[in-house]
Amino acid sequence: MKKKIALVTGITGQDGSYLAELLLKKNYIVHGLIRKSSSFNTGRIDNIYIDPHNKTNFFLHYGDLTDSNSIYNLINNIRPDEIYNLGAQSHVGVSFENPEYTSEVSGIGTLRLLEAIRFLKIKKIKFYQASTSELFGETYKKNIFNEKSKFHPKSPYGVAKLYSYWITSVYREAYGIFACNGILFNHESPRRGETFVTRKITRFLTRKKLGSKDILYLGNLNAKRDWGHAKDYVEMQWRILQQKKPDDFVVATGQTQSVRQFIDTSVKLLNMKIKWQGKGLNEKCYLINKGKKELLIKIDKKYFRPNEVNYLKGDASKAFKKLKFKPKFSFKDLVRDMIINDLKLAQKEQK
Ligand code: NAP
Ligand code: F7E
Repeated sequence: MKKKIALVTGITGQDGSYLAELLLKKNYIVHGLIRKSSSFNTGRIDNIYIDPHNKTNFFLHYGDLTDSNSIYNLINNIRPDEIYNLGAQSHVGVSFENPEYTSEVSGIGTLRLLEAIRFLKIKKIKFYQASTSELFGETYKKNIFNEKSKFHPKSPYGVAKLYSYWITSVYREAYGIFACNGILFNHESPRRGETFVTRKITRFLTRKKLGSKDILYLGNLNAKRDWGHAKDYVEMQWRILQQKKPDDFVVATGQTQSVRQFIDTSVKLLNMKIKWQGKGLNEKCYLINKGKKELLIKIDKKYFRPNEVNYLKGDASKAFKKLKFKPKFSFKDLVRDMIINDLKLAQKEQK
């Protein structure tokens, strides 16, 4: 049987690396778009690249979501069956500092891919757009968001992704392209970027466990997120494109935890004892060790966003039913996976 060909943008990112592994396991030929960087940016996919078994089914191509020609030529050359658009300036906080660039990459980048598909008239292509719970943004009476909920993004990132959501839907309706949105809530893993809050916490606490003297600076501890595991969620990205008809799906766990609860869970798993004291910007967290109190976490204004999404919880009933979505990782499993990985990293660093 002829192997399916997939193109993955954002292949060097958290999701891209897990998705590439999954597709290779499913016998796909995988092409990834990577950007030129002054230092190595392939750390998450090096294991795939150096594996001799992948020599004839894994290929990387330089390009950029801001460069229409590179995208057009790549799609024309490889003529993929499936395109997963995971590439993005994906940091919400950074999007307030680089709103125009974020819009170019995370918004117009999607249009560039869809336009290439339209011009090239490659009918077989199925297109996946990495949409996000940041589309919902505003909280209406702490409700739980599904595919029918109202959108109200609260950051330049959210707005860029809203554009991508709608342009994907418009190209599906107008040109009959098999184009789908996966509206994914937060998902983390040992491969999560270290500037996202979960990984920032697990990296810090595991180093602390091994005796580091550092202090962690965080922003809003009360924000709540519906956190799942990236491994579970990339499986859903693939399943979304295996449906008979193109459609949009919310993928979430239906549980929500605060940043503070993420810290508490991590601390427990590490058998550490902490104490919170003070309020607001003056709140501090102390490590209690052999009766002694050591400063662990402080609040820094710079990590607050000009506009915050305070509460996110998703209703993935449609995905449960149609995609047979059944997350393997609970919240505690996720935190444990990250802690175990980061403890090993911290031990390596010590050596
Ligand atoms: P990530 O780790 O930040 O990865 C982003 C990827 O996009 C990286 O490979 C990055 O390349 C690439 N990229 C950035 N700018 C680019 C450009 N101008 N041209 C081409 N590629 C570019 O993100 P992730 O967590 O894997 O998320 C994957 C996708 O899902 C993103 O679109 C994100 O917005 C969306 N999403 C994520 C979550 C989540 O909780 N993780 C939830 C909902 C939606 P470098 O490695 O060179 O930086
Ligand atoms: O923040 C708060 C922060 O940056 C989570 C992206 O993958 O998921 C991600 O966006 C919460 C926010 O993720 C710090 O204010 C406190 O309320 O880990 P985060 P995010 O903004 O939810 C969505 C679904 C995406 O689509 C995005 O691409 O934690 N917070 N203190 C902090 N956040 C960070 N980064 N750093 C802190 O020090």
